Amino acid sequence: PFLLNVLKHPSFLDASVDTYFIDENPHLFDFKPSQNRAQKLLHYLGELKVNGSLTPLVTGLPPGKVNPTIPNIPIGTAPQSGWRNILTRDGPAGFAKAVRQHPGCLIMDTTFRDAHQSLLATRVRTYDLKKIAPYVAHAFPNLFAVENWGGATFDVAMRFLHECPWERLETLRTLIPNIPFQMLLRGANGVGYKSYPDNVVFKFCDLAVKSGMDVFRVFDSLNYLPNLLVGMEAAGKAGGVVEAAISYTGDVSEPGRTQYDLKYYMALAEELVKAGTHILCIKDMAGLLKPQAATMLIGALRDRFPDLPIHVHSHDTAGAGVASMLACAKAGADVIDAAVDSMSGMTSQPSLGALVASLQRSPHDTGLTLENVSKYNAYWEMTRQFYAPFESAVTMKSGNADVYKHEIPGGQYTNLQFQAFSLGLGDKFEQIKTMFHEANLVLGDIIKVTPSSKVVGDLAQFMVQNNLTRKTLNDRADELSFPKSVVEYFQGLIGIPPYGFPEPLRTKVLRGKPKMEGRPGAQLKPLDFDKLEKELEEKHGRKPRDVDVMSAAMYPAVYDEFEQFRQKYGPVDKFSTRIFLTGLEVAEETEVEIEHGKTLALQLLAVGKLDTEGRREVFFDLNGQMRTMYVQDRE
Ligand code: 3PY
Ligand code: ZN
Repeated sequence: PFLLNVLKHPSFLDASVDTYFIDENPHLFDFKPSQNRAQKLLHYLGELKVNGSLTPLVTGLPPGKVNPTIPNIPIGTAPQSGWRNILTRDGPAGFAKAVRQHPGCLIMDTTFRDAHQSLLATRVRTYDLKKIAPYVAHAFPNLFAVENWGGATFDVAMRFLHECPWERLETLRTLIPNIPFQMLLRGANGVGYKSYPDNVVFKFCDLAVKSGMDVFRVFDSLNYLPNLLVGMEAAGKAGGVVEAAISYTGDVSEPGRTQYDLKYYMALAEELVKAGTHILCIKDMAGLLKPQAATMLIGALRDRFPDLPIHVHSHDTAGAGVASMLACAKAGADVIDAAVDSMSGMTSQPSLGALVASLQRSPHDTGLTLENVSKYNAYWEMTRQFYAPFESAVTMKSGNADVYKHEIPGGQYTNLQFQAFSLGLGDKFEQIKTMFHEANLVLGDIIKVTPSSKVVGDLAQFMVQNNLTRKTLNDRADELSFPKSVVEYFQGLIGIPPYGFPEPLRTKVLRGKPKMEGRPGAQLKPLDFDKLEKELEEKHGRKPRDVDVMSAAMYPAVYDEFEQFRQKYGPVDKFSTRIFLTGLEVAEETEVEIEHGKTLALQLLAVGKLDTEGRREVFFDLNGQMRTMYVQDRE
């Protein structure tokens, strides 16, 4: 085929070929076997038909058979310029200044990231984001940002959706040129669950900016300043807007709670401002910031830092989210987070429509119209039905003010609940919540967010399984075999909690195991990216992009599996969501646009009987021609 490519090349045909032709067109001499994407996609559908979904369908409910309406946008007109145009023109510092000077209260829409991370196990696919993205660009040019990347989206994209997280970012960037994009960066943990060498975090941010990212919300799961500073520096050096986040826990409005009182938060804010953050975020990952606490905390920050933009993030777990965000707006927050109505509430963010309506015609008007929110909402109400297999609402029907006691973050709450229910231990969930509270106290009353929340969750489950109380755990700590995450926490592998590690528990758990002094990442050897690139090329027979090398640096095993899957089954991210999850019914047809302007028409014709070798023949129509294949039946 390479010869044909050369012979058909325009420069060859018009005889303008010079001696540099080969050097300048190396892609024409790429001898990789032809990809036959269509055959691979049929192979995927055949597998799905014979052996069931290749992705765990958590709730057992089928994806809805719906056809979401995509609201119209004016044809042939570019979207109005937005905050991203200001960022491009004035740079991060100028952008931050303009945000602070803006009179109303701006909104960040979390629908593309945290909303589905918290309600649908992070399963929303690029396919569905892409369809509504042009509408977002046209209808909401005055959004502060669209949060669409980072957190759990990075590994879930590869692990369960079999799609490249970087391609998602690049695709959305071309469709939404006018609104800033925001991501959640776990400080020195990047988008993973552990510390990475510094050069990995720096290069990650650099590639993210090059792929279209603008604003980096940087947090650390223990509010450990050295970890936070690495993330901030990496984001800033890459040219991004630095939004340092203080993870909020406890209750500043409760006089008895002295560990996480106003003084604690103000002192940390002082450090982050000193380190040059462009924006300060209060990140309330569990939804603990009650309205009166919001008034106190945001009010105090506003007074102390009159020129600094303040951005508040919360979850609606108890049901007080809208009230709290209104209190934040009144107390002087510049930006608040909301999710579109049909993807809001409970462990997700408070409702966009409710906030837009509540702030209309006030000094904090969001600049968004309810009419546009309503069309956006209708799209998501339908689209959400595709994700019924991942709905946390199967078990969770309402908000629950227990969260003020157990302090479980939004994303983790639904996970723990689901685990309990799927193990038939639904009645144990109450006990797990109670134990989460106890486990937190055992560890020293810490901030709980990825990955420290996992440590607390693991310890809680361990305590339930072993019938331990806080007292018996402390008494027997030198003989118990604690979960790995708990041991590593005491070793200092994710950092140091604000009030240190509880003793003598730490010594009893570690029993002589090494302790990390200071920042974990500072002691890791820089990663050799060239070497990793060569290894990947050898392993997968294809030269990886630099973003692929970064995916492998963050998640080596997950990346390898993703790459193998992609080579075996082709661009499955191009299937519509229902077909991707459960495949075709017999006689059903679907169209797949595998690249711009190249569409395959596929129909499943029949599935044959089991043959003597345990296989079934599957019959398809591909663009009017019959194709068949054998699939091993694993039943
Ligand atoms: C994440 O780290 O993914 C979070 O959403 C933390 O709140
Ligand atoms: Zn969140």
